[in-house]
Amino acid sequence: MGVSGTKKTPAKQSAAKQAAGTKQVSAESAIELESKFGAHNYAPLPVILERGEGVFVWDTSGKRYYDFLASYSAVNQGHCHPKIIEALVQQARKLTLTSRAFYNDSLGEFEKFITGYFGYEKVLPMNTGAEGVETAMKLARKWAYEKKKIPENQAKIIVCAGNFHGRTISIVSASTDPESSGNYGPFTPGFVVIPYNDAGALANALSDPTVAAFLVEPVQGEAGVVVPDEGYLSRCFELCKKENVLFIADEIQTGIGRTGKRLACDHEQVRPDLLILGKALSGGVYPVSAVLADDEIMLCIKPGQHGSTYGGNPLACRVAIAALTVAKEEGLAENSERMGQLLRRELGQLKSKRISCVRGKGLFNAIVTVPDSGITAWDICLALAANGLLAKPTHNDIIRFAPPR
Ligand code: IF1
Repeated sequence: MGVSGTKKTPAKQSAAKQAAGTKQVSAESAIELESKFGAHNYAPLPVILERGEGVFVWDTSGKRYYDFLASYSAVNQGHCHPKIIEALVQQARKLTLTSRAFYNDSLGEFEKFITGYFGYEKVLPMNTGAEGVETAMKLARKWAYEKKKIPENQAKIIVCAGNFHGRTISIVSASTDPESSGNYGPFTPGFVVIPYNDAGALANALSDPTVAAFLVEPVQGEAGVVVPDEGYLSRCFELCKKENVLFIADEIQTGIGRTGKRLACDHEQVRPDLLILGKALSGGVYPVSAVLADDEIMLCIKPGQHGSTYGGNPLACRVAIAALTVAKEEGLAENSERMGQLLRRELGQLKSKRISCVRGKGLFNAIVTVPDSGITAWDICLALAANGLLAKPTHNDIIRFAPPR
């Protein structure tokens, strides 16, 4: 909506006015429709978006916003990036889905591309991030029984308090957030929880010979962009290698330039045994996730032992190749590093009594508000929206600031 461009004649003006009115009504009805016909599993900010381009989104009234959530780091390349959209459209006109019952002319090309891009021998393509995490958990367990010879059904996976790895039953079985796991039991066994950013706690947990893997977010997103101490990831990797335990990095939110490097693990030259990607792997255009590993781990899964209807479909493959190409060609990681430093420096100068700290890595940032300052993080996000910037609180007092680029 929104009237712009050349001057309209009276007749056209009334049509535009009428259109505007219709749009405005449809904006209210959008909220009503979702409330009446949709599950209430979200409580969105009262903004109805209809268009996105680069770092901007527009609502149905034509108001423009800076998108400082970037769909939780799925649109690192920017909304509707033309090269990614073009790849989608071209492939959509040819062949979208074959199932894995047959070969297709895109999957092998994608597999060669992405394994070369991240330096692994193999990839297992899936769709959502949660499916990627579940796949990594299954690979770790299979490897534990078939390679590490852990007794059957005894394999453990160590996770960190404050983790967010998705919303499936097994993933929330590892969660320490009652909002994620409440009343979803009985839970999947085999998870050991240790404090985040505590390598000593990991060392203690690794004394258990039945540990298969350590699953960690290089920066905890949902917990509120919690950046661990310098050296934490590399120390954890060393501890895992010493005990023949797989180091699994969930880079679904931190990967593909978000923290100022290709991967957040790159800040410490850590090469995870299992790398999980999602979100910006498709630039927000189509659900694509992937798990990368070398043959010793990946070939533990044999034909018929894992899969997905849409996993590795031609459309996903072409979109993901374009999304990764854009990330590299347009220097997303370098931009994220530079712009993140600028953002934190400027935010740090706000000297507001409502802000207790600003933290982040690259363009993955958050401001922690003072809880009893009279206004909530939600109020601040509403005020930001009124001033043309979209951000969302996580855990009441923390506001994520993570624009596309
Ligand atoms: C929601 C949070 C972020 C993720 C990491 C796996 C997944 C996610 C590190 C699963 C997904 C999304 C899910 C979305 C909101 C958002 C989120 F607030 F839920 F926690 F980003 F922090 N690993 N995160 O961040 O990927 O299955 O969603 O593709 O569920 O509300 P997915």
